[in-house]
Amino acid sequence: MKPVLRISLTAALAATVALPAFADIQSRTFSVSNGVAETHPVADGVAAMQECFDERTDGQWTLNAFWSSALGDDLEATQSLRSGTLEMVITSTSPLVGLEPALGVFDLPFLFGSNEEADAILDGEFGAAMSERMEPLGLVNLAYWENGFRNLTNSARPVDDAEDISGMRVRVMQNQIFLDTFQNLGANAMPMAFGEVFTALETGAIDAQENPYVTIRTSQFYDVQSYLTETRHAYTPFMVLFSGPIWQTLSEEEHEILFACAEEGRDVQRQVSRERSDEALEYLRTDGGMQFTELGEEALEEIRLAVAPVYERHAATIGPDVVEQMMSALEAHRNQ
Ligand code: TK8
Repeated sequence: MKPVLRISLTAALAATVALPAFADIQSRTFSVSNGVAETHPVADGVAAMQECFDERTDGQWTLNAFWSSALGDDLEATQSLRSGTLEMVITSTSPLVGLEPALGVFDLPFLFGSNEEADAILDGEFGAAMSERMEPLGLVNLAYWENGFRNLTNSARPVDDAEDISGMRVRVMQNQIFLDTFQNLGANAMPMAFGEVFTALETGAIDAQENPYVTIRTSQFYDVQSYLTETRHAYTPFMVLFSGPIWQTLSEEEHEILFACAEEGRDVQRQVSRERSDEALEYLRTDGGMQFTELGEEALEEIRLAVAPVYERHAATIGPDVVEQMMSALEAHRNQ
């Protein structure tokens, strides 16, 4: 090597070392797909994640969020991540069970009893093991955010017990566990992508759907549904997924920023979700014009019993070891 060239190389290396901490961070835009509306607490999580990016990348990273399934439904968006044509999706795990059957564990009815329990499992070892399962699929789970405990709405009649659900055309998320759960209650359960639910309710193609209060409020289902019943029959988490192929083009430092900021977003998102839940219920019962029913102990027990066979019937598909790990993690947490 000629001496001059050697000197300039050395100078270049020295310059790299002397550059500010943001040197490795390139200007980037990450598009993020959501099924929920822009008024959903997911937007608060996205805003918090953006704030974290601003600090950590000196304003070089932008999250570009698309709401109400504008980039496709949850499953379609997830497939775009796998092929590397979209960076992020914040999705319920439920429509992804076709990709990873173990995710079905979160759909088991009456699994989590409280927010606190859900947090402990999702942010603990069990949640980490489920995240690991996403990697061979070309997906990186950055964090678990919250959709929440799901409740039933319909346009036919007040639901006071299992019998009232019988014969109802209920939209369920696209998986066998939700389908089976509602079939056990005698419902005519119809799997459907979230983006189609409002219109299906409006046209009367279906009578009922189930989602957390905040989602019922922000997707304006109260406009096309008259009755609301607190069932809390499932807690569905959101995964904040990042495209595996795009992940591979990012540096380790960038990976660390993504994980850290998704977690900061998570804490804000969950807090807002919980604050808004009571407000959303209050709105639905008043301005939203819905008739609200709380299930009595007996009715709830009847429903629990009716759906209990779902655990055994789907254990083989989910993976018996996965169900067992979930149950023992829950038990360990409950005995703490
Ligand atoms: C939003 C969905 C939705 C979910 C559903 O993309 O499909 O009912 O609860 O909130 O993930």
